[in-house]
Amino acid sequence: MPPVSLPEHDLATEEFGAPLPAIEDFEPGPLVGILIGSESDRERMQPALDELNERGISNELLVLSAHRDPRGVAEYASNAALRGVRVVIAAAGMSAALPGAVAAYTDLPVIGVPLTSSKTAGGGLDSILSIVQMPPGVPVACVSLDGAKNAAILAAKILGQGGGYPGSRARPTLEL
Ligand code: RP5
Repeated sequence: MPPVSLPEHDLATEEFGAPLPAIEDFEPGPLVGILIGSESDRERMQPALDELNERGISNELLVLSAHRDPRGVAEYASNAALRGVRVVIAAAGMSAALPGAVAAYTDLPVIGVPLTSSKTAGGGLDSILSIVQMPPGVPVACVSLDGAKNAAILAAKILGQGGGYPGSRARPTLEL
């Protein structure tokens, strides 16, 4: 049997439309990225922006839904660390898959904010459980219901550690 030859692949343009951006095309990002699942979440997350701005921590807010725009979420989360983002705050209501979806695509710490919404079930328990019940291996921190301010404070505390990751060369050796 003749050897099977695979077709030439051009990963930059193949399938799914738009070419992948070259690394130099990435917009440098802020330290904290805030994602919300819907425009209707914006008001509830305003305290997070206020808190970060008061602390002088650069941030951005994007509306990206895990269910309505999963490809956009994947793209944002995959590129966030490369852009210089150090912590992602992801807030959503109802079936709040957004924090988990972000965590699936990045090693950055992800803080989930369960939100109430006009369509919530159980007074927000739907989004709390959606964020808290992550499977082993894909952790997401979860603040209180509508806990936008606490998410920003937690992000500031994470940034304040500044020590690099376990195993990274920047981490000092602890001698006991
Ligand atoms: C979630 O569904 C959003 O995060 C929002 O809290 C909720 C309702 O969204 P809209 O129908 O108001 O856009 O995904």
